[in-house]
Amino acid sequence: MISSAISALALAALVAGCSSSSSHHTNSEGDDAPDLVFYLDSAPNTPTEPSRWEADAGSVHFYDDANIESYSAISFFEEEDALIFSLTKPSLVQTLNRHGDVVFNVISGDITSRVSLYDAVGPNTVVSTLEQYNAIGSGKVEFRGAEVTQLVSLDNLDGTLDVPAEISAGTGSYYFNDNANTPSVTTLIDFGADDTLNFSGVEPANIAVSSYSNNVEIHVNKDAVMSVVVIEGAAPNNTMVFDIESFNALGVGTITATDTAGASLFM
Ligand SMILES: [Ca+2]
Ligand SMILES: [Ca+2]
Repeated sequence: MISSAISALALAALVAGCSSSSSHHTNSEGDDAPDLVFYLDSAPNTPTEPSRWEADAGSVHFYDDANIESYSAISFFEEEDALIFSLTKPSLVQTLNRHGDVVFNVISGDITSRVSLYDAVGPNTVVSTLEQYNAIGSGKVEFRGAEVTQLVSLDNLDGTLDVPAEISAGTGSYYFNDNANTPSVTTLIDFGADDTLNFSGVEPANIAVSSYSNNVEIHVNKDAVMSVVVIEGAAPNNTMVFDIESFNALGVGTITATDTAGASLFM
C-alpha cells in the first residue's frame, strides 16, 4: 500500500518529469521538506547515456533504489539538496572526483547505481569517500535503508495490442500510473503486494476487469481511448476476478483509480 501523501508526490513527480524547469523558489518553512522530489530509477538510462537531472529549483531530493540498476547525472547539486539511496550502506560505495564531477558507484550484489554530480567540486579537491563528500557541505548523500517506491507511467512505453509493453515489478516496490486519456497496452509481470496500479482520469463505468487462465486483464475505455493492462499470473486457479474490489481482495497488489479531478474511486 502507498500513503496518499506519497501518491501525491508520485503524481507530482510524474507530471514534473525528468527535466525540472520550474522557477527558483526556496522552502519557506525552513524545514527539511524538499520543494521537489525525483526518482532516479524512473527515467531511461544507460551507462554511456545517464538520465539527466537538475537540482536548481529550490531544495531537491533525489531518490535512488540501489536494487535497480541506474546511471544518472545531476547538475546544480548544492547545499540544500539531497541524494538518498534506498539501502543501508552496502559494502561497496566508490566515491571519486573525475575532473570536478563527483561520481558515486553504489554496488549492491551485482547491481550498480551510478550517480554523477556534475561540477560539484574543484578538479583537485580530494573526494575519495562518501564521508569526505558530505563534509564539504555541498548537499547530503545518505543511505536511509527504506525501499523507494518506483514511479512508472504506463503511457510512454509504446505498447500496442500486437506487442504490449512488458514491465516487471519483481525487484522493488512500484507505483504504476495509467492515464485513461492516453492509449496504452501493458503487460505487468511479478506484480505483488508492495505494488500499486493506478488508473487516472477515469469514471467507474470506463473500467472492465476480467480474468482468464491465471491472468487478470483490465480494459479502460474512455471516450474510445483504450488503456489495457494484463497482470500476469495474479489470479490463483479457479478464482474469478471481475472488478477492482475482487482483484484487491486477492492480496497480490493494489489497484486504485482517480477521476479527472484526482478524487479516489472505489475507496
Ligand atoms: Ca538505482
Ligand atoms: Ca493509458
